[in-house]
Amino acid sequence: VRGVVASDGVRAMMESALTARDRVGVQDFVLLENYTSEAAFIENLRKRFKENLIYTYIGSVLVSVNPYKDLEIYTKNHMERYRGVNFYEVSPHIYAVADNSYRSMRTEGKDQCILISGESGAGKTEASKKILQYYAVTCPASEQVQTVKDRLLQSNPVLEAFGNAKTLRNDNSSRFGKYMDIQFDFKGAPVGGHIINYLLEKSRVVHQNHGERNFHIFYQLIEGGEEDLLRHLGLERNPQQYQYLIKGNCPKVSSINDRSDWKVVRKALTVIGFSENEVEELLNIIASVLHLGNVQYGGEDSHACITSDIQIKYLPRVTLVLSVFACLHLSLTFLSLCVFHLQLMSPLNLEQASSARDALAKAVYGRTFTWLVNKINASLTYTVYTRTHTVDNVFSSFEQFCINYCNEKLQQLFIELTLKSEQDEYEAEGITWEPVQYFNNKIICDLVEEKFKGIISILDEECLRPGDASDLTFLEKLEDTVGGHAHFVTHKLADAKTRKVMGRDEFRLLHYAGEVNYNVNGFLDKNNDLLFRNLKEVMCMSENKILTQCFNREELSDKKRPDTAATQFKASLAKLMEILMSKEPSYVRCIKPNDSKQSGRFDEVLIRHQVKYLGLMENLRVRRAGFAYRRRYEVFLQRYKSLCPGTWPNWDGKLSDGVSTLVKHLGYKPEEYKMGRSKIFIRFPKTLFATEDALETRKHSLATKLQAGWKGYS
Ligand code: AD9
Ligand code: MG
Repeated sequence: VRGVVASDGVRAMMESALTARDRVGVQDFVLLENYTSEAAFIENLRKRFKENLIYTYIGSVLVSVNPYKDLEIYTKNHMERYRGVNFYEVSPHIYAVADNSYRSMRTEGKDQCILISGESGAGKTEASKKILQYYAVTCPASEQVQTVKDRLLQSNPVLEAFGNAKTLRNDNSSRFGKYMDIQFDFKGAPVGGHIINYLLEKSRVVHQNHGERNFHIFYQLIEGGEEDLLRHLGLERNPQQYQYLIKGNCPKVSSINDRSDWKVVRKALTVIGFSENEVEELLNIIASVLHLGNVQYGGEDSHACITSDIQIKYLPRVTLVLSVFACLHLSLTFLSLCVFHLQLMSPLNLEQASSARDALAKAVYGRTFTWLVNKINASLTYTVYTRTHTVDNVFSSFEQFCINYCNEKLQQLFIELTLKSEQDEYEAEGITWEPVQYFNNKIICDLVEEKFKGIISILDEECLRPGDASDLTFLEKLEDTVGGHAHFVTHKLADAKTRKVMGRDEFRLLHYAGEVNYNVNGFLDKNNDLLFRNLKEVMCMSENKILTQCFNREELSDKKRPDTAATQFKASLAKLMEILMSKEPSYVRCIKPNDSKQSGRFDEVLIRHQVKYLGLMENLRVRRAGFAYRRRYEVFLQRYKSLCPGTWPNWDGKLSDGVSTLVKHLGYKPEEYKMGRSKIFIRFPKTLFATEDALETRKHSLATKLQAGWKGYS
């Protein structure tokens, strides 16, 4: 048996390190000879992708390409392989990032965060689940901790049911941003967690684009709900019956089994600690949203009314939750106004009435989602430690504007922290810092968020201005205020070429990742996110325990206008940045290989775009500015000591002296490396490759001798 293992090993060794590099590329982009070349970067990614090597590092950043197929790399054995092992001793993996982060927390006592980014369908959610599973399996656990682990794992299917949906780009697209903490105790066991959600795409509740669906939970309930349950909720087992589910004309998705997902979600709710009553009230709300969607209006244009058959068929279903039939009916057709202490009722026209109904559905669903997250948090009580954060792309323009602003902020943080950690390391090691040129995107962040002059401030101003304020007056105001900004263009301000690809109702931002046109339609409404006061009042009367927590009277008596959506988002982002700044970050950058969700297809144009937009070349430049490679003395010596008679088999003196002896023997020139306090820094990959090749040659000749020896025995 030993002989067989040895000869396999020999075969592997006979392929010299160089040919292996030719075939599978380098596992760390910093080792690319031509590190400024985007083509070389992409070629390396392609080679590895072909070999199913989906992970590659840029220093300590993990780049991951979605394989769109199940790879055998997430087994328990793999988890064990990455436990407590140095980053560079094993091939790149998401588990290495998880483990490294965990170990830094344990050994250095520093809070850690893992930031996962990438476009829709790139694999962020899957990456965060892999990290969570890794902790669940590898961290120590007592019985009490097991409960926390179970709840952490089970929170995923619940959040995905209520917050994910099928889109054109991803069958399981997260329609909210998520930030998750896991807290570990002194023994390293996970003892608590906390989730913050950002900007749920509420508009999906009432409208879906062609080929897309509403949130999974609606279909799961309809397809999977037990007969009794559906009867109780007054639901039919056919999604096509519901206005809020038919807009995308896509009730079934081949990769999704709603019925079995329902079972998973239902069980997860129990594991997390939802009581039977709470589940019932939650499902009441979900059903009532569907019934509300079927409340269609008739009557004249100027005076909407709810036709009598609908009054009989659907309104009572909605009021199942509300228990205030008459008020709801009135509030869905009239607006109550308070003028000089007089309460007036003004009829809504057809369009107004429909949008009042939709606003109610969105508010109910959105607030219930927040309640759900809070409830999960309560079950995971204990706070803060390791964090994963995923940010997702949203299509509609206002949401996309917010998300791109978020990406812009994250990029700024990323560059700042990467630069800072490089600088810190140089300083700690006593090596002179060599300044790096890079693009600072602060100028774009300011354009969006600056007080008084930024786009968000201007939008808020228009939202508050009574009179003729509209999406178009907002656009005009933008032109007046930020029209001269180097990163802002509109149709009117554009040159002839740009004008051809811009609508009159659009503005363009030159993001660090590229240009994006935003259509201003709906900006004011979405930013206002208003629900008529009388609808709020009705909801406050609800007897549903969940809704009484979602809508409360304090909100009605509060004379101050609630903050606009963009301002709330800006504030929560600022908070997020503050949290992230106080942690030691690790990064996972996810790349989507093609737009058709196919395995094995490497679409170069699409990938090049993402490499740019994730700032990967910039990142590599910062990481490679000084030295391509650095290793702690003991690790370096251990690996290469056999190449020098002076250090082989053991070096007893100071580690740095050992490394000095070794590299002098290898013929390193003074300009090729520097000796820091605890690490050797090597400037060019070729120096390291030569050393690696020497090591391979030595192993090879040793193995050949060994094999000859074994043959002699047999
Ligand atoms: V969105 O912004 O939420 O729309 P994500 O979260 O980036 O997006 P997601 O993790 O949901 O993408 O991945 C999309 C699909 O790609 C998954 O449903 C899997 O089918 C597939 N995927 C992603 N990562 C892996 C992986 N490591 N192995 C196998 C994967 N399949
Ligand atoms: Mg996702």
